[in-house]
Amino acid sequence: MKAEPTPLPLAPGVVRFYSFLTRAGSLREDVLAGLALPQKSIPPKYFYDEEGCRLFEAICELPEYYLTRTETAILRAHIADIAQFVGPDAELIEFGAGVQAKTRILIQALQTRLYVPIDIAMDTLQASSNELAGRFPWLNVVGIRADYTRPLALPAFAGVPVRRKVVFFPGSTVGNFTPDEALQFLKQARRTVGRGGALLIGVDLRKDKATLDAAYSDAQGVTARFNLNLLERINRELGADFQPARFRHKAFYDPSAGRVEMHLESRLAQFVHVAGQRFDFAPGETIHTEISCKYSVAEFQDLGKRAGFSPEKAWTDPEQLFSVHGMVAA
Ligand code: AVI
Repeated sequence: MKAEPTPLPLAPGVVRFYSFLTRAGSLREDVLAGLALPQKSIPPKYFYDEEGCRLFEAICELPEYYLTRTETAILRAHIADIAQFVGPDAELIEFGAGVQAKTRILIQALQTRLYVPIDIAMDTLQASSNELAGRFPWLNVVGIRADYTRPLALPAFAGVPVRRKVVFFPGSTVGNFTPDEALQFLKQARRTVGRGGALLIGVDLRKDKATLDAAYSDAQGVTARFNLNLLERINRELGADFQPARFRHKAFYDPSAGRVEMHLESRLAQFVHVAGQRFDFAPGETIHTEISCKYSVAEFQDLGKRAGFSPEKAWTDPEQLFSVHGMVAA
């Protein structure tokens, strides 16, 4: 018989960190492979270096980028119902750390005693864990450094009663996966919470093209800087010679696919060196940097069902811009 692992000890006010990182994706490998594809592409996870995180925070404040404030408003407006859905003594597992305002709303309302944020970036994890532990003296915080898109067996913790595990995944980050990847991700979240566990997930809704085009090409050009920072990061970290001024930010909503695509478009014929390799660009050729899929409530519920969840709740705002789903692992 396999021995059960010993539960890890907890103490309120003492923030613990564990690293479950087996193999961090390599920027060099992924960029070289992506630039060699017929449609050049770079995975969106590489947006988030220090400057990228700062620019993303600025995006969340933009008038055109309705997602963050609308999701926060939904959580505030429906918090009593959300707390009832989650129930008492939930272990709150957040995929991604640092979405402070939304997490605070939940912890306060649920009176959460065990909070487990999971993030690949240790500095983000530490900053948000310490802040939350300082704010809620009764809270046990266990930060896990891991890639939450990969299978993950979380340890058990001693000293805090847990009736169910709940994964919180806000921000419509699930939209940055293709629908197939989202399905795999949901199946894995289903395994993480176990039977009877729950998922609280923020999902941006399908809507008119003008609203979405504006949200991803704002008037102040912050999203353009966020996109172009990817080239600067590659220059900094891989010694590449991209000239960002020779590329333009391009983002558009494709209503038939239900997704926003973000690209960096070459303004002219040029070549670039990355880690000693040369890559040629024709005028107008693009590097595909991100997709952001949008779902109707019914479409996302269907995806949840296919992953083994029973969709129980879908909270939305009065303008039907954004949704927060409450699903239970069947
Ligand atoms: C993080 N993610 C959900 C954002 C989105 O809306 O897809 C990233 C982003 N890209 C451009 N603006 C914001």
